[in-house]
Amino acid sequence: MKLSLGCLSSFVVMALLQSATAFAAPSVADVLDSERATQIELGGRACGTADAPRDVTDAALGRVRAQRSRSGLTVQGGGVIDVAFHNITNGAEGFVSRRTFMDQIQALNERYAGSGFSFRLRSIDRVDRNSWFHMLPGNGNEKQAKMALAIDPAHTLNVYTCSPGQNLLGWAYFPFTPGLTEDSFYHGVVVHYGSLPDGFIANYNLGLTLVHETGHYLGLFHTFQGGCVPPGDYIDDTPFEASPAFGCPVGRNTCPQEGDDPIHNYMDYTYDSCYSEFTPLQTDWMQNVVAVYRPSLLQRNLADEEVAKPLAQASGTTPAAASIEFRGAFPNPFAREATLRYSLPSRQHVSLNVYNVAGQRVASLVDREEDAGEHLVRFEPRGLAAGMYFTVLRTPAGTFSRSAVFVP
Ligand SMILES: [Ca+2]
Ligand SMILES: [Ca+2]
Ligand SMILES: [Zn+2]
Repeated sequence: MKLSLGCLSSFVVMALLQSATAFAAPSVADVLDSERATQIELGGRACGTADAPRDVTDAALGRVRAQRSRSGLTVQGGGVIDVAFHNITNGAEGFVSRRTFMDQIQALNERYAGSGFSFRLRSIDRVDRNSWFHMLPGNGNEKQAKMALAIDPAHTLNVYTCSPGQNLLGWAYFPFTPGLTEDSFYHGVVVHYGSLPDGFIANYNLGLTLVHETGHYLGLFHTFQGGCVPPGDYIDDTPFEASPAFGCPVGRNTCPQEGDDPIHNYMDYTYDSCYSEFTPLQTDWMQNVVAVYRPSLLQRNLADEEVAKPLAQASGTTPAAASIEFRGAFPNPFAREATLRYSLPSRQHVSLNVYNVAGQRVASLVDREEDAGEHLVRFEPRGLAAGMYFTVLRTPAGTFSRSAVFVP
């Protein structure tokens, strides 16, 4: 089933998206037409990432240039980015399987190959909350959801899947957004769950919305920013472009400067199937912006690993470990008490302890056989000093560690 939504108001589009499951009983012709009978088609890609004001982008450019002159040519770089998925659902709507999240990680790695950046799954958690499911950029639901769900934003790319409405496929915040330090819970990416690999939104379901939004997260602008007027998108090897390109209009040329429009660039608005590139100078910009504005992102959480290592069992990670999800503390940082959440695939012996940065155990919360399923444990840091702690979950399948910051 294909619906052309281009001439409808965003309100109607939102209603259609919300009731997309109502299209699950297609006509015979639809079934014959395609296996993807329940797909719907948007009027065009819509990204909620706002253009940064000129003074903000100029300041970012200045700092990147200063960094570059200090360090010689360019920052050598890239590294591994840990990804925490937060699957927000509305009842049965919006559920994303572990398999799909793994496919999404693979799509990121394929499309960022050569950029210096790679991605690995850190965690998946799920929460059923109607109001968060329909969050929009800058509204209270976004704030509440991110405050509750964000995991260690300075070291982690937090990705929220939901159904944002207003025709939006996703959004992110630039690393140099005024007022947002690298550990702000606002950072991360929100994407429509239907845009993930094999999702239901036709032409936008190869997982490349997350590739686009992660570009913003790493500092890239839309290729059409500034239109034909220099500095445009601040990237010298992407041709100027007067406006977003939709579909895949080969040969489009909207600015007098040299070159056809960069319709295959991940930072344009074209179909997923039309996307194929970041340019060398986009890669260079991302690496430099990360070095200046997200200095912690690529340092693996060394402290976490230091603590976890002596505790880990010689057997290392087993297949069973892959289905254990340990979310660590919520909220984080926390003031009076934190809730530690984990899920088990089967009944097993579990211990949950808290360590200080010196590796001394300061609390023993769980040490018993526990059933499969979700477990919530309260942690009250009585008599402890402010600072960083490590919550460590040990199971027969492996040891899992998460940092938690106590700010009384
Ligand atoms: Ca350009
Ligand atoms: Ca041109
Ligand atoms: Zn965008």
